[in-house]
Amino acid sequence: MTPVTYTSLPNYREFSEEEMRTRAAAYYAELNRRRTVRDFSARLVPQEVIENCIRAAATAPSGANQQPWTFVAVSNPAVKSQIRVAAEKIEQKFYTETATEKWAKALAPLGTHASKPFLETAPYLIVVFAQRYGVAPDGRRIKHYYVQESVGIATGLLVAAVHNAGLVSLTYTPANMSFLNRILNRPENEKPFLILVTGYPATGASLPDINRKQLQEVAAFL
Ligand code: IYR
Repeated sequence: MTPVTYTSLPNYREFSEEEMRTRAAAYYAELNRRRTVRDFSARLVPQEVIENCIRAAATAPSGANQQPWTFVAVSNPAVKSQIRVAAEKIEQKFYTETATEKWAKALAPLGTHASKPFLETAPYLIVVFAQRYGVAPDGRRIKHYYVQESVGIATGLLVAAVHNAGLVSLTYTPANMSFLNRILNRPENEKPFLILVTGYPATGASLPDINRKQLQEVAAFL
């Protein structure tokens, strides 16, 4: 077995109780300003900002610290266009065949449809891949643990980081995403998790009028 080496916790900061209360409230208020946006501006975003958002996402805790994620940030218009074509084909099928009546009813308040212009308009499509297993230098498979949970947490941090940078995002998941392995040339062990469409909102972007649940509806204190 590899021997364990330990370090101290050099960057921990404790806050006074008052500061803790203020910070917790301020962080909630900040995240509560976030809205999922589907109308994007074509305005460019510096790559450095996206790089730091991905660095922030990759600080997520993960099963056995295996960090089972790959982020592919796509800004190339030709590649975005290929993604749009492939995704709209899937969506066409979804809206006309796959979606059950129940599913269509659940989506109705969002007003979504098969047309996905944001896949070309937005400056960045950050495609998150989950590494279902790792591959050792000799080609042997390494079992990964809690992959969905780990990648879900990292994606949550990415959403928050993008918001913190003053950009907006859309968590986008076409019903079948295997076309992303083909277009982005990713190996078989990587499964597309979602596309985080990222950029500035279009001027006058319109949003569905929907609400968040209250604390009492989502939490219990025993
Ligand atoms: N992927 C489709 C359908 C869709 C599904 C869910 I669940 C949503 O929250 C939103 C949309 C689309 O993007 O149109």
